[in-house]
Amino acid sequence: HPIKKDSKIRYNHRYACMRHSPLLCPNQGLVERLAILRRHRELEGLDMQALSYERAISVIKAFPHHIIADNIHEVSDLPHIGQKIRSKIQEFIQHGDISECKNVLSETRYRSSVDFTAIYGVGPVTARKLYSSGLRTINDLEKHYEVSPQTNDDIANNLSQGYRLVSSTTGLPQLSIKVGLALREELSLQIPRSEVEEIHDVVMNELAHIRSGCVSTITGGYRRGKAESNDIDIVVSHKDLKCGGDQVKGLCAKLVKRLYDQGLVTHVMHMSSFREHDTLRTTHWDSLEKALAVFILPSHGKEQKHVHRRLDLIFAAPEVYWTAVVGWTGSKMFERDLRLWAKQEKGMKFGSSGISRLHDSKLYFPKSEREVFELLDLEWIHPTLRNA
Ligand code: TTP
Ligand code: MN
Ligand code: MN
Ligand code: MN
Repeated sequence: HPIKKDSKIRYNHRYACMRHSPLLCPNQGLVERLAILRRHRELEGLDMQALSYERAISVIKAFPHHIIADNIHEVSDLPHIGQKIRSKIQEFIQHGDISECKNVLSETRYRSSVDFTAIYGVGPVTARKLYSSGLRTINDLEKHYEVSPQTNDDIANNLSQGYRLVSSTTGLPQLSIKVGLALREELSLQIPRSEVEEIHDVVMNELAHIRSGCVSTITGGYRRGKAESNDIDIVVSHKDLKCGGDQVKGLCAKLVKRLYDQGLVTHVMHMSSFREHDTLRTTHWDSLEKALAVFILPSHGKEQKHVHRRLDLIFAAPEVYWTAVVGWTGSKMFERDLRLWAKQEKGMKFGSSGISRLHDSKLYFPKSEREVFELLDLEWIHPTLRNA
């Protein structure tokens, strides 16, 4: 993707949404080491430090040259690279590694937290609680929650016996730490693009039985070109632009119920009709319904055995479909800077569920993804270059 002559896109731009960020960069080794330190700060609850690292890593991802002693001064001049991170980069160039990484990787507390947060539903805060109550390993957790080590064949069996905690709000089996533990190995497996597409087809086929005329886009890492994803993110809307969202309202719960009845959805982590939990919501936007669920394709005998996968379903009214697609394509850093850019540079508010002007709350309804970028006075960036 060559950059046009008159383009304002620059690898040293302050905002990630004005940089091209490929999936792999020339400094991948450095990025991976810095990511350990970022992760360490995050797990320790040092959110500001974690964000500093995340910003620095993101800037390095867009830097188009291999960083060596001869060009380190260029790197020091990049935005979001402070003194601390500069010295880590220097160390990496001189010694091929960062000494603090070695220390961090040998910390029990870090290793336990990494293992614990790999369980779906366990974040840094829960991981720290588990750690301070004396638990150290997955084995400790399995004993604590009375989950026996799982073989693949056990899981289906166990899920129908006592691993189904029915949620009071959705009436569907709720994902708990216990279920997260039982499904830990399956959910940690990466999903190839072909299976993402197969699951999307199955889901949209089921949706067509409930409502015709729906449209959808697979978003998330898949859309950014990742060969393998951690989950499947699908944004759904309806082709009838004049329906004002009526064709979409309530669809999320109906679809999830249907998928559950078919045995395709086994658990629901979170389901929001509207309002609750949508932190990106602008004034009176309540048009995003979503379900964070566990999905499994039907197995066809021994030769084609499928495993449980994480599935995120997001429903948007037609007028905010493209806003939602942009908001759920990511990366997280790209999204963060989209919002910051909109607010600080353009007097606009951007969120997955709506774009509005700050001073008078005027709402905008872009009719394509390109229009979303135009509205925010941004140059179009291909999804595969949004890996900030
Ligand atoms: P994720 O599915 O968490 O991440 P990803 O698709 O980039 O990578 P992978 O699944 O392979 O690990 O999030 C997808 C995008 O959705 C993310 O870039 C931003 C958006 N998002 C929200 O807007 N709100 C949320 O609560 C979450 C979790 C994600
Ligand atoms: Mn994803
Ligand atoms: Mn997701
Ligand atoms: Mn199949």
